[in-house]
Amino acid sequence: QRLVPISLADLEHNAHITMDLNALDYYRSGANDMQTLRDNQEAFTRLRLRPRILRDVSKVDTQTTLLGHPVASPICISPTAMQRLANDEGEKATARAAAKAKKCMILSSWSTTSAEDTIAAGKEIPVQHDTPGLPLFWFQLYVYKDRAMTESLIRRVEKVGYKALVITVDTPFLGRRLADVRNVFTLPSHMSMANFETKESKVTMANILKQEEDISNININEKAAEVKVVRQESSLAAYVVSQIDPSLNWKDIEWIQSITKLPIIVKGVLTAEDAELAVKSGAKGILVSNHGGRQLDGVLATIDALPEVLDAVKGKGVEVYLDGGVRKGTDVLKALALGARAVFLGRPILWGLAHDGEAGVSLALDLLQKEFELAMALAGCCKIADINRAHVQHGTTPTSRL
Ligand code: HOC
Repeated sequence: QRLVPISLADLEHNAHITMDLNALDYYRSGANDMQTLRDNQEAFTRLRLRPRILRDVSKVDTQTTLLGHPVASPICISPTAMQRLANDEGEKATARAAAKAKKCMILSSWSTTSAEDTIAAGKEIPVQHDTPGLPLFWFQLYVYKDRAMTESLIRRVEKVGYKALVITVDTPFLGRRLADVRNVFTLPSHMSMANFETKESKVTMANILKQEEDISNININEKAAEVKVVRQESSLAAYVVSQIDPSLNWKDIEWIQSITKLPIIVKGVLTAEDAELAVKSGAKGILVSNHGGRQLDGVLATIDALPEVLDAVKGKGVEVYLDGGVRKGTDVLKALALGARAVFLGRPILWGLAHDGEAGVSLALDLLQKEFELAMALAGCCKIADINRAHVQHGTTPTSRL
């Protein structure tokens, strides 16, 4: 039974009923046993809030800045691939909803709408100057074996107004998502990886499957039923092997920084050691992320990894963000209380998109925004700067029982 959504959980519930299994499983799966996928959400429930009282919360203001750009709220949109699987308007719908809410959207390299068309859709929305903030678009970059192609993509996104490059560094190979292998995940033939379309060729799933055949030399029969019997890896995993450079290292981050004036954000940091290296490589931002539990299963939940990353870069002028498991206004408050500058959401945006396109994404953003404002007020915070480390504590067991 579909619900009238009043929470992100309701949007997810509805998506589970309405979406076709190929797309639903692709979006909802984590890698292997999906331990990290579950833990991302559960870890938030292990934190407790410490509210302050009697602090005049008649007005709550969530505006903040991200690398100097004013936005209406620290609630932002993570990059998720192939959004037209959820709704035909895909990334355009997400961009419009992000622009309306004056929130930051990161577009995936593997979008089904090009970087140019996506930001153009966002720019169609007239900016309301009576409320604070401006729309903000960042571009998520995978570094291809073909460095010339990588560079040309950077030039394209610089030209049309993306304000930062978010380099995903946790995907030298694709994590093993069992459902995609079983379902023989496919992108419908009328959709393509729009950023890699040329006049001569489109990156469609049929082409990906063909490339896979070339790589592995396995005679794959493209008819799904037969493919199901012989294939051990998803076509996406094989595509990543063919295109993405697993030799990527910190020198490449310095190389990218040397060819662009856009600030670099390293996405996929989970340790203090790597946070320090990210700063040394010139990153201006760190996105604490485990790729929504889709890469290395068993890694820390992002909210558990956040404190060590923050400690490692304290005072070094780097902004630290988090994605993974954020589903409630109180989760946003907890992440900010620990020290995150902003949080990013992936799957809930897709559930909104599946629910009702642009209006569904707006609904997802709005539901979380309202929950966050209420959580701030109930915790005694009127503005983002009021939220601090003293608003959160670990552990739930009363000392008397220890
Ligand atoms: C064509 C390759 O971030 C995911 C995405 C990566 C998509 C790979 C697409 O599935 O986690």
